[in-house]
Amino acid sequence: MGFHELYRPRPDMSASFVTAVPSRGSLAAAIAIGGLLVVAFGATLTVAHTDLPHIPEILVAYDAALIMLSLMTAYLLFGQFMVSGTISVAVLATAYMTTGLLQIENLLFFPGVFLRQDVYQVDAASPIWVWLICHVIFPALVCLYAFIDGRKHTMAPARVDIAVIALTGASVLVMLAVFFLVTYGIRLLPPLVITRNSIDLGSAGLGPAAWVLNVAALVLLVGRLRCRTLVQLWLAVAVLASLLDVSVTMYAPLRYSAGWYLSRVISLVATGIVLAAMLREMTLLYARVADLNDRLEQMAVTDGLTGLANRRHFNQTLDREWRRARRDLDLVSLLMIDIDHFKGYNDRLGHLAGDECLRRVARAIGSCVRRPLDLAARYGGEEFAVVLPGTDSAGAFAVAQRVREAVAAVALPHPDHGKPVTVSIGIATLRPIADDAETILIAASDEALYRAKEAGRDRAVAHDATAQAPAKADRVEAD
Ligand code: GH3
Ligand code: MG
Ligand code: MG
Repeated sequence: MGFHELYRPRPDMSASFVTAVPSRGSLAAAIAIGGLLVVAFGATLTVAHTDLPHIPEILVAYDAALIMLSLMTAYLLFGQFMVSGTISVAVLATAYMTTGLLQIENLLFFPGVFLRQDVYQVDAASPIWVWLICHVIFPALVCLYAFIDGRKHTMAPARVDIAVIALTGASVLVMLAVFFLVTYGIRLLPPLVITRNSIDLGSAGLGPAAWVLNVAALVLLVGRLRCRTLVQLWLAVAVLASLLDVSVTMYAPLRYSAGWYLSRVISLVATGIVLAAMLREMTLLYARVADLNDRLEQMAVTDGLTGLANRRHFNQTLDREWRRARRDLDLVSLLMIDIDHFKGYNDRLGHLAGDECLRRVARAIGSCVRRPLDLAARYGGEEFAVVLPGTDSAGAFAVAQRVREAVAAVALPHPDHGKPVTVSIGIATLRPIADDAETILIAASDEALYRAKEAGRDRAVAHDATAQAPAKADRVEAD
C-alpha cells in the first residue's frame, strides 16, 4: 500500500469533522429527523392553544441546556477554525456563541425566573425581543457562512487567535447591546402588541424577517452548499427546527401552552443534534487516527517489497538483543543470507520477476523464524538477515539449514542453469563483551558469507563461536 492510499483510504475520510463528508446513513438519518421535526411541529399547532400548568423551572432547565449546547458547539467550531483557519467556520462559531450568550438574557428576562424589576428595568416585551433577535442573528450568520466559500477564504495561522478573541468580544458586545436595548432602550423599538392570547410578532417586522432569513439559510445550505459536509447537513436540520419554531411562535405565541412546551423540547433536540454529530465525527476521527497510526508504525518497521522487517527494525533489534545478551552473558547468533547469482536472474528475467523471487525467498525465510524474539529482516538488495537471540552455533546452524530447505522448496528455476534458486548463508555466534560490538557480529557473519560464496555457494558457513572477531570458518555445511 502506498502512502497516498494510506492517508486517504476512503473518500469520506477527513482530517476535520467540519469538512467530513456525510455518509449515506447520516443523510438518511438527517432526512428522517427533518421529517419527524415537521410532523412534530405540525402536532404542536394542534395543541398550541391548550394551556398547561405554568412551570417556569422548566424554562430554566431548557435555557440552561440550550446555553450549554450552543456554547459547547461554538467552542468546538472555534477550535476547528483555529486548526484550519477557515473563515466560514469562524462565522458559524460566532452564530452559536452569540445566540448562546443571548439565551442567557432570555433567562434573565423571563417572568417568574430571575426577573427583578428593581435591579434592572424589564418590559413585558423584553424576552420576546431577545427571542426575535436570536432568531434573526442565527439564520443571518448561517446565510453569511453559506455565502463564504470555506475552501477559498482562510486566515493565516498567526491571526486566528486574535480573530477568536475579537469574535468572542463582538458576541459579548452584541449581548450587552441587546440587553440595554430591550431594557432601558425598549422605547426605541417599535411597540409589540401583547395581549393575553397573542403577541403580534409581525408588527415589528422582525417576525417575518426571522422567518425569511431562516428560509434563506435553509435554501442556501441545501441549494447552494448541497449539504456537502456533515456539519452543513445537521446545520440544515437545526435551521429547519428554527424555522418551524418561528412559524409556530408566529401562529400561537402563548407561553405554557402544550405547543409551547413541545416546541421547547424540539428546539433543544435540534440544537443538540449539531453538537452530537460533531462529537460523533470526532470520536470516529480519533479511531481512524489511531488506526492510521498503527498502520504507519507497522510500515515504519516493514520492508515494502517483502513484508519482512526492514533495515531500521533490524538495526534496532540487533542493538537491543546485543545489549540484553551482554547483560545476561548470553549468546547472539546472526545469519546473513544472500541469493546466489541473483544478478543473472534479474538480468535474464527482468526486475519484476526478480522482485517476485525476492518475495518468495523472503516468505521462505520468514517461515523458518519461529521463536518470539527471533527476527527475519531484509538487509538490503537480495540480502537478508536473521537475528537469533540466545541461540548457540548449533541452533543457528539448524535454522540456516531450515532456511536452505525452505528456499529449495520454493523451487524457482534459475534461468542460467535451470536448477532452483539457492542461497548462501554466513553464520556468526558471539557472546558480547564490548558495547558497540554488534558491528563485529555483522562483520563476522559477512565474512562467513563470503567464505560460503567462495566455497561454491548454496551452503551455510559458520564462524568460530568463541572468537570475538572474524576468524576462519570452523564449520561448513553444503550438499
Ligand atoms: P552472488 O551469488 O555472488 O551473490 O551473485 P549475485 O548476482 O547475487 O550478487 P550481486 O550482489 O552482484 O547482485 C545483486 C543483484 O541483486 C543486483 C541487482 O540486480 C539485484 N537487486 C538488488 N536489489 C534488488 C531489488 O530490490 N529488486 C530486484 N529485482 N533486484 C534487486
Ligand atoms: Mg549480494
Ligand atoms: Mg547474491
